[in-house]
Amino acid sequence: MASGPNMMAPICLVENNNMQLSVNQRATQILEQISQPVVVVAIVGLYRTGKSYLMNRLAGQNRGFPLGSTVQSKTKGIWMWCVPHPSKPNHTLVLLDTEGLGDVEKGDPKNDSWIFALAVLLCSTFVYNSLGTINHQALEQLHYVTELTELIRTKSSPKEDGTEDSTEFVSFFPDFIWTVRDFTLELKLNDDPITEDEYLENALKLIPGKNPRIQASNLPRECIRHFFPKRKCFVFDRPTNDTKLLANIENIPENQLDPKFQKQANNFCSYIFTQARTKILREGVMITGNRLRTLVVTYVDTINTGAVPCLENAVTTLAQLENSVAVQKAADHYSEQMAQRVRFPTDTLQELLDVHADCEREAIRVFMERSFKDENQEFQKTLVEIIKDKKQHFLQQNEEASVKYCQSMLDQLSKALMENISIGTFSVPGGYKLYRQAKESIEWNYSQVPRKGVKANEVLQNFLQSQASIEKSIWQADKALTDGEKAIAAERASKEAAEKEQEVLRQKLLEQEQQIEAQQRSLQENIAQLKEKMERETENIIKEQNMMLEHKLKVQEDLLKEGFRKKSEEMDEEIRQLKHTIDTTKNNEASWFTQALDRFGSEIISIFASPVRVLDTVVRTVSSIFKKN
Ligand SMILES: Nc1nc2c(ncn2[C@@H]2O[C@H](COP(=O)(O)OP(=O)(O)OP(=O)(O)O)[C@@H](O)[C@H]2O)c(=O)[nH]1
Ligand SMILES: [Mg+2]
Repeated sequence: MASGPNMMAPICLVENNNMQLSVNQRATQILEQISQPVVVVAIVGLYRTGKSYLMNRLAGQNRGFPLGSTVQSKTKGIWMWCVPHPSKPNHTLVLLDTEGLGDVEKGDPKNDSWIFALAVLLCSTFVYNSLGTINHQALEQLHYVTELTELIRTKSSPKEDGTEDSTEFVSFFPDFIWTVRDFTLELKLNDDPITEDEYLENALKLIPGKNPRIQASNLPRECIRHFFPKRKCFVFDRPTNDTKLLANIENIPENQLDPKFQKQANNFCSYIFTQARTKILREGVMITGNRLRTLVVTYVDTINTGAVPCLENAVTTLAQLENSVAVQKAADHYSEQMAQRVRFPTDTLQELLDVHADCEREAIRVFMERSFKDENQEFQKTLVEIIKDKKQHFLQQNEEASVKYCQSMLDQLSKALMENISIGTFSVPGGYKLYRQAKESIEWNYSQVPRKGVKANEVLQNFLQSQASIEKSIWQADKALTDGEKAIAAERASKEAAEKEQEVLRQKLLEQEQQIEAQQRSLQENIAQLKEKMERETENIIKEQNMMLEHKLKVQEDLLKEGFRKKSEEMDEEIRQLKHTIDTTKNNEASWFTQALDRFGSEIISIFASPVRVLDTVVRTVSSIFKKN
């Protein structure tokens, strides 16, 4: 089973010393151990606004992330606390508490922007925390969101269709929650009661006018609406009016806080526990603790080289790492299962090949479950090669076990014969008949021994060959035989030898056929599972593109409703491009698959280096799979 977290207290994940970000190795070691999928909640906002306190509530603790009781900012860098998810079994809840933004004592404001961008990149639910109300000032303070277009890239190179890189942000951005603390207003609009979400939506409506101040607060509004797939708002009363208690809040039992605050905090927590999504990188790639580790390291390294974190590059890095692990796991699974299921020697080659086929199918499945974005199936091909070598080794082991067993059986069965030969029992008149009887009884007894394995005939054949000259000298010396009978004996001996040789040859041919058939099965299995995987991946791509389209249509519709016709029309081209991409993906799916599978099939054949007659099976295999659907 996937392993979960075991953390008593939070730990710093990204350190921020002298304006230099670095990843704390002790924290990455913890993440590395977590193989469960993660739900990542990050909180970001101005310094001294109760962020750490709220995160502790999510961890179900009063203490944990240290709170500051003075006006100086407390949290530095990004802190992490991994706890078992309270309602999603086998998931880990990762809480990321970040350094407060906007602290005047800090030197470089660029640093704040990176913390903000990192939080967006790492989490699946992004909580923006602020004090008071959502007003112009609060929105201006959220200018970090407008800088994201400069700090995060989707693609490593500019998009071919010329659209802005940020148009794809919504496909991998987290859900957005605005938490408003010490909220003192009444939730009413024109005297009608409104929900918290309506309050946020209203605050995010664009304000008409050219006034620079209005423009400055409109930009974050637009960015929030465009970038984040989902929005939500929670307002909180002041936890208590007693300032002494407030300063010491981590030591106050929950039931001594304002009941309204208690309720609001519980609402917030239960929303997170039930609604916050598992972190998905893109196209359905599920993030585990271990994968999150790779993301943090990759992003922080990129920032430190002076470059901008790029989603596409992160996916590639992650895929390279994960796919080699997938190959390893699959190969191990194959070896383990073969060792467990095969008893050497197997009765026939086919018996071993059948077990091989089962184990290989499972191994490919293990690989498919873990791997993603295996460009040109480089990793799958490696797995084919590894399994081919391992299979070869098992075949050899099987032959050796068979030879050893058959040899020891024959040695036992022929012991008396050999003794009689050496003491001259057959060197008497009528000795040839006796010898024949003894030899035939050995052959009969040998044929009755079960599970001799693939080398049974060959070992017997060798034994009989070694007896040929002995047999000849016995009949030649046997005085009881007439010349005619000797001639018949000679003829019989050579006929028998030829028959036995034929039998060994027939078996070899049959086994060759079985080997070829096994390779075809292997090819078929690889292609079938690859096709399944490609279908799933394409389905995820289309799902993601449709989600983007739906979101953009909604943003466009809202703009129109709010009277921003020009802005709404500006989205036309972007939406047209996206629709075109979706159509292309759908229309070309079948031909992409055929091309990819054909190429992959030919490559596997060359790995097997089989006889020419197998070559055209790729085409047949691919087309038969397509016909089935
Ligand atoms: N007014 C008010 N104070 C709070 C609230 N929650 C916590 N506090 C107090 O505010 C102070 C700062 O709380 P923290 O949770 O450390 O705030 P923070 O945003 O993490 O601060 P930094 O890490 O410095 O950015 C502490 O003294 C808390 O007791 C709240 O909802 N309202
Ligand atoms: Mg804090």
